[in-house]
Amino acid sequence: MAGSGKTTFVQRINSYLHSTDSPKPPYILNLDPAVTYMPFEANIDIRDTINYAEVMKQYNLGPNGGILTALNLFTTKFDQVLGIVEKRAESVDYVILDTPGQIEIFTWSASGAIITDAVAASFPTVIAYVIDTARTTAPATFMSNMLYACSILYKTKLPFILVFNKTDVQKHDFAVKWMTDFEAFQKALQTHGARNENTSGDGDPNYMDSLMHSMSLVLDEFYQHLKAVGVSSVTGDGMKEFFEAVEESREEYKRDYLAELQRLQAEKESKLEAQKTDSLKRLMTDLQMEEEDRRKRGLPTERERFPDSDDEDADQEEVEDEGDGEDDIEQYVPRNYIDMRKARKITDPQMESDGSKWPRPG
Ligand SMILES: Nc1nc2c(ncn2[C@@H]2O[C@H](COP(=O)(O)OP(=O)(O)OP(=O)(O)O)[C@@H](O)[C@H]2O)c(=O)[nH]1
Ligand SMILES: [Mg+2]
Repeated sequence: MAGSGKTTFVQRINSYLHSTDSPKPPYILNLDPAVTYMPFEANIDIRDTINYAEVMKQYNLGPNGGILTALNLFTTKFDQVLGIVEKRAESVDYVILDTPGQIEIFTWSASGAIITDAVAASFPTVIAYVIDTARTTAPATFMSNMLYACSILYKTKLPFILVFNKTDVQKHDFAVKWMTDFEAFQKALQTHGARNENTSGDGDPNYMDSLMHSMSLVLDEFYQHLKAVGVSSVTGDGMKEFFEAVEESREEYKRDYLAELQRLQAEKESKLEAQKTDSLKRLMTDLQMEEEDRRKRGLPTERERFPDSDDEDADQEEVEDEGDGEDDIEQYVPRNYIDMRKARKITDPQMESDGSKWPRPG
């Protein structure tokens, strides 16, 4: 969630891990190309590779498109990034990824999925969904936030922690109550809905109420798969509870997720392999049909035309043979390149006057 305090939270994790009895400095990756200030130094920073402002300029994009394209470009080299992280994995306990804020940029983009899948296939991975607690006290906002979280959980299929940040400003007890007590949330919805009816003119409040009621029923199931912790990235409150949740998630990953991820990975690879075999088969069929067609038309087949195709000089001989004046259409073989040696010699002095060495039509 944009502005919820992800980057500040990463810094809090960083300082917490540095300050434990036996310090365990984490390995930090910054994936936000547009961030201007970071309170820590990332070990790998997307900004070292991609100039986000330049991407916007060159591709003629706005800020969000620029971030998305920068991330896509970075993802093309993510195997190398992962290689570096894997080398460091022996000596670090935690690898932290800070992402851009807009959900569509990371969670719903191809590059976000590639990065998440690649990391999750290599290390025990947990998603920390950071929420601005103070900005989520209205039931409708709370529910939109939970629907976002829900979509990320079902997309990534990874252990998930809801991190209610900024508890120094607003305690997160109300959120825990709404998540565990369905009636309490319904009551809050009604109270808030009734207030909206009097104050705002957007939409039919009855329709909104009934939509929210139905969605909250869906979310009730989702809450059972989650851990929720309240933290303050500014004061450091709740970090111990957060790391307890991380440890639980690490076990959960090994127990429930790893086998499933490996199964999905194998399934993906076998699908890809089948696709490759199918394409190759179709290509071979096409080639055979072409040969067949030439034979029927009494034209020489590929093999007959290029009997010495293994010979490295074959191309050269062909170039030399060409231009012997024979009119046979079969002699003409289209080329992928312009043969500069055959360019007409400049005889017209006018053509040379503008510095051009090329003959012009007319
Ligand atoms: N009071 C309070 N403010 C916080 C806390 N965490 C972050 N902030 C403030 O919230 C603002 C946004 O914090 P960032 O860490 O930049 O948020 P972000 O989620 O990384 O933002 P984007 O990357 O732009 O999506 C900053 O002004 C922070 O100082 C917190 O726990 N308490
Ligand atoms: Mg940030």
